[in-house]
Amino acid sequence: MELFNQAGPTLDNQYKSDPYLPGLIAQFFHDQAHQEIDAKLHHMGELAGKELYQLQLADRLNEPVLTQWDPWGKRIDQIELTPLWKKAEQVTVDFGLISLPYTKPYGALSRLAQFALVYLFTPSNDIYSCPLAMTDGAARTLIDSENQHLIEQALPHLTSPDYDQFWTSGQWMTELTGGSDVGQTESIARLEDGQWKLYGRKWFTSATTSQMALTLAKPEGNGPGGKGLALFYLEPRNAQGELQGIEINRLKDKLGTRKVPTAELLLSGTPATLVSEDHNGIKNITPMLNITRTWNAVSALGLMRRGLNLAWDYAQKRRAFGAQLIDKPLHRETLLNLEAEFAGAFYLTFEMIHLLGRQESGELSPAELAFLRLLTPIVKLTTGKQSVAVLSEVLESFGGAGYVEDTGLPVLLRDAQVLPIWEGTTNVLSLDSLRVLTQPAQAKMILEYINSSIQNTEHPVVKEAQTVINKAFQWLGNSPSHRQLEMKARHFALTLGRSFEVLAMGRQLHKSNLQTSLPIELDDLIHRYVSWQALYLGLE
Ligand code: MFK
Repeated sequence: MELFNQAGPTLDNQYKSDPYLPGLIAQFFHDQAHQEIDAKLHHMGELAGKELYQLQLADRLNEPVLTQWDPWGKRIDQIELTPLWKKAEQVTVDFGLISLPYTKPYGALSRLAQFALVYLFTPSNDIYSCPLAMTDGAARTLIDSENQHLIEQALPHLTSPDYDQFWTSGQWMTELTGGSDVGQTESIARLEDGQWKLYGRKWFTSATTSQMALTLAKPEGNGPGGKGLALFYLEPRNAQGELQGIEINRLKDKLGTRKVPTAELLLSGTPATLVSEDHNGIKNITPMLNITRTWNAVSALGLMRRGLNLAWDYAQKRRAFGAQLIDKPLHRETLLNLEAEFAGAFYLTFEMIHLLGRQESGELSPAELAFLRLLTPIVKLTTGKQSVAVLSEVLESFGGAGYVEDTGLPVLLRDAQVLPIWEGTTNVLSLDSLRVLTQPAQAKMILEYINSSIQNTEHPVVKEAQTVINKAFQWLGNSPSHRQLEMKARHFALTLGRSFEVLAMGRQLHKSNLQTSLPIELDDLIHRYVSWQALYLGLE
């Protein structure tokens, strides 16, 4: 008797088969620039769907290994990375993934080019995007600090086109006292013979193998809270490759992101350099936070897209109850609803990226600047939640196979689960969005900007989203008590996030840039988006 074997899902070129990205790229890039970036995206799409994806499946069981001692008793704390991560570093340098927004070959559009590549790359690199996010954030922070010495020392490495010269950066913030309330940081900085030395325990350092890190510590004698901290630059290893006053206590045993060598560190006299002031550390590290939050949103997109691509492919291969799954109305309906969530996340995230690129080129008006400041936490928190919800459904769409490790599917959900947690949880970012809107004049300017960006729409759902945004701002303007504000902050932020996603889809309506591979029009996706979950989450 011949037994049945199911064909598993496969991936095509991830750029060519993407329903949204080629159209978006064609809107912004023209002529020579379009040809160039289109070719790069094709190349990345091919790698992501073929070679890297195969390597990723083969690398599935490998994890970073920490060796604390050499055979003769010397403390070495070496971390060996996995093969996929080594390949991912090479791809990063080859494509200039970090240098793009700093060398700006496409002017203000360079961020779009960068994040289009990152979006394709991320789901095939087992969260190598984590050190890349911090590297990008560190480059931005050093430039903003105007510390010429550190800029000259580190930036050429962070943006290097040469594999041997390329550095990644860590961002060592979290301590036992506070992953969110970073102002509670216990680490101290002492000036010893003219050299700052750091003492303390860093509890969740994600890129311990990086050649540099930015971190926070309190110079002795400073006052409490974030203002009392200072931002420091350090290089973990000396010229001989030995750790400088750092011990790696252990690697974290995490639900997901298992390829990321997240470590607990003990700092005992680590030499460090002040990045700028000897106080205001939290404020001075915020450029890094806003960049890594953008990477977080793009990673959410990348993981959702990967899950959906596999689910659509599988639906064409799997038969049940006498038909292909794709022809089963309920299965198809489910995937289309997930696709609607994705479309909203995709267009809003790339709107934010477009603004970021223009900000870095000095092109934004005060209203656009303020809007971008609000949009960054809103997009991070909204897409983080969406990625977990969408990937949970994606696994379910495979039935039992989605729950089996060697299909490579469960890791998508486990990795997505970190996205609402690190770089600011949903609640912390909801409160951050309120931080932006506490000044009535700023809130008014942002609302006017939003309303002016959606004039002349007749689309009922887009109009509904506009009404919802105005209602949410009205609630804010009615001066709710401090307790009410905090209690409702998440509803407020998600109401904005989901409504902004509708507006972003609405702005694409007349550009008709969906590829035909998706069996639906954008207009239908917008209607589906609001039938999946209400826009207004209730604030009163
Ligand atoms: C694959 C993708 C991606 C990512 C991978 C990365 C992996 C790395 C793993 C990690 O490192 S996770 C750790 C990340 N940690 C966080 O994101 C911290 C989360 N907590 C917060 O964001 C809190 O809101 C915060 C620590 C900022 C609260 O600190 P404070 O000192 O209590 O806040 P305060 O006093 O309100 O703000 C200090 C100043 O910073 C204020 O300016 P002023 O002094 O002028 O008034 C704020 O306006 C400003 N500020 C705060 N957040 C800002 C900001 N400015 C710009 N942008 C922001 N986001």
